[in-house]
Amino acid sequence: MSAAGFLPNDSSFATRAIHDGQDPEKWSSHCMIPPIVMSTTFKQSEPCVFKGYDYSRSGNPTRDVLESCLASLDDAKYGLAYASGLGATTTVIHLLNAGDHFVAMDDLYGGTVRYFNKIVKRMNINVTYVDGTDHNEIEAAIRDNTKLIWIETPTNPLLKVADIKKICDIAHKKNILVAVDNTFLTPYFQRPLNLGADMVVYSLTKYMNGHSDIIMGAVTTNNQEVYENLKFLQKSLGIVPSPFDCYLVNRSLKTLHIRMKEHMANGLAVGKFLESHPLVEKVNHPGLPAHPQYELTLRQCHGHSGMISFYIKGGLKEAKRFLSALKVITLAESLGGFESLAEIPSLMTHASVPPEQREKLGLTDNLIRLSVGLESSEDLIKDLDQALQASAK
Ligand code: P1T
Repeated sequence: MSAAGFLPNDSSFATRAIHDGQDPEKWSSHCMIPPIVMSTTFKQSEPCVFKGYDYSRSGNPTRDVLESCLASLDDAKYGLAYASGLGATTTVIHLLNAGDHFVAMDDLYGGTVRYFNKIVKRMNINVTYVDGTDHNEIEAAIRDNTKLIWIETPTNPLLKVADIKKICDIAHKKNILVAVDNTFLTPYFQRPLNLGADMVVYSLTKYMNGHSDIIMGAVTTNNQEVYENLKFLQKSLGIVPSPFDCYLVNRSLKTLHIRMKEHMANGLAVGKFLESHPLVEKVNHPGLPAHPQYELTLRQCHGHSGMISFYIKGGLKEAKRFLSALKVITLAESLGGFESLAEIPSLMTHASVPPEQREKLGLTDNLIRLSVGLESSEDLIKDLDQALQASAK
């Protein structure tokens, strides 16, 4: 599938989502649906002699199914699942040592910024934030002890788009690893490893699971050394998901391609409506021609999800009135589920971003973030229209 202008999508994506890692032959009953193996421990015939698994923190058959499928969707050799998106982030940062430095984009999920500023800095690992769309700024931020560049693209919540290939070229000249948080697009719309990234990081909590009922994260990679270190950290830090949750995410991946197409169609319809609305100042949507990185988005991605942010006319008062007036769309944190959500990043998801950074970025009190779900786009547009009218009263 290719929406107008975007790169064509690989048609085998759906087949891989449905079949890879799911081979019925690997279970003695040849069951089509992978079992949920809840056992924490596995019988050994003599000490340290066992059939693939010894203890479920180190490895679990249901988790293996999910991890194989995740790797396949990213064209990766390896996939690893973690107890949350932040758990995946934490594990990647544990590849670094005290005294190391990394470069991160200045617009990131607020919880990631909180972790970098309040915890990682305490480990004597320093971070420099840069505008990921400015390659000179990225190069200038690199030091002798820089070991990682952390990209989130599109960013949360401003939807800035970074050129993954270009940043990887800059990083790899200096033996620096690149990790890309691909939560907003999923591998259906963007495959960072094919653009040169060393690791792809996910909050599976969002589109990948898509049903707002599981917290989980993942990393995929083609780099064997990175994989072995991340696998060791998965077991040693213990940030592992439950087999039941792995089962459910694996099940959700079977419909990822269908859900993402619909999120994109609804997101574009809502984005175009907001762009033309007199009570909206500006819309951030990388799939609309007004977006500053529109051309890059068309080159780099196969489409865009249901993530949009926009500036409502007025300030905090109008933003709060708008959010309280919504009827179909729910005021709540998170994103990527089948239901549409709206929130105000400056007070909610990004409250832990330092105020001066928020101001510099334009993360103001009249910025609203929407996760456009799978309801009828006509109903969503009607709801937005009545809430915008209510904001001005
Ligand atoms: O919530 P968790 O599964 O731990 O994922 C963290 C995370 C990582 N990366 C991105 C881009 C994210 O958006 C998130 C979580 N974000 C929200 C909860 C939110 O409402 O933005």
